[in-house]
Amino acid sequence: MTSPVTLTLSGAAGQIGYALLFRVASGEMFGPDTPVRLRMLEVEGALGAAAGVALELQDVASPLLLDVDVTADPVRAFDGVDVALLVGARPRTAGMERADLLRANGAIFGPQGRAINEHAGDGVRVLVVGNPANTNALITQQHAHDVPASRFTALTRLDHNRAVAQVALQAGVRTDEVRRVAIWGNHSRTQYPDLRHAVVGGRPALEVLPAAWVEGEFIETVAQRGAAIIAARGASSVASTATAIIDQVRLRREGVPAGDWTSTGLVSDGSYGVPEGLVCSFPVTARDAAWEVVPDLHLDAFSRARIDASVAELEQERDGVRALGLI
Ligand code: NAX
Repeated sequence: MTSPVTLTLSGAAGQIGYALLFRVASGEMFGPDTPVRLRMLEVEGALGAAAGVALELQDVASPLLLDVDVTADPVRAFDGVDVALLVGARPRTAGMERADLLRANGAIFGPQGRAINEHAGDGVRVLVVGNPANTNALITQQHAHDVPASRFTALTRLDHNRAVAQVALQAGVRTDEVRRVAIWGNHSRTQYPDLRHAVVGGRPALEVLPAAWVEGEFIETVAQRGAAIIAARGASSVASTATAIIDQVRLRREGVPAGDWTSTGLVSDGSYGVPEGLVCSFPVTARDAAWEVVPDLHLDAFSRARIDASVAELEQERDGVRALGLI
């Protein structure tokens, strides 16, 4: 057994939490030899439900779960945390104004950022899943100034997986024959799923797939997939999100297979002209358990316009939280 990882999950009584935690207990996230100390963070009103999930986790009898703590106190939840998964967020409800939504999320992610800043383990990594994920990650990061900005990410691996799957279906190949897909921008409808550098069955994707599909239906399908799932299932994406979270944590720790990329929202260092400080999705690889933006990709006019549109939305969201004094 290697040394234990302390994992904190906010929103632990929610749907994604329920789909994720049992897979963590079975070793899918950190491997079969890494024990986990689990901190389940919830709001007061959901502590009973979270405690019920903790009882079920006991009943799995996993040798990997060293201890499980259920709390509504972010300070206790993030004490010594190595990997923080921020899933709990305030969803938009009918009649809610955008500013109210941002304010409600600011009230969640600001204090969580401060608790991470003060109490997290030295090597903490933070993955924000709760929507609006990029801007919630920005709020968290802005309240945790002592933690390097490179430690904060927003989940776009689900969009990445959706893009890979659509290409494989369209080309009639297995998903592991699809490489170098990229998701740029915001985890929203403006995101840009990019196949300009992708490889399908060893050949450039643009030679294999019709340009009209690549620039039209493909982008729409990936960007609208969340809405399509809700329309079909009557509920949002849950199990596929849990898979994407596991992929994201695992790939950072173990590395991305040679010749391939993944995508994640990262605090921009100015790469590809994305304003510094915005949490924007980029194609990335991982080295020494840290994300690295894939360098030197040529962006043609189509890609540039798509990326700029999504970045403009991220800037609007950032300006919105700034105007409300949330960052
Ligand atoms: P649920 O509503 O089932 O669960 C959310 C849980 O978070 C609830 O139990 C709630 O009590 C808890 N919570 C709320 N505020 C909290 C706080 N301050 N501290 C701790 N816990 C808190 O939603 P679920 O289906 O699990 O989805 C969670 C979030 O993931 C949503 O914001 C959703 O929009 C987002 N998603 C993000 C995706 C991505 O790719 N980035 C895809 C899937 C998903 O839509």
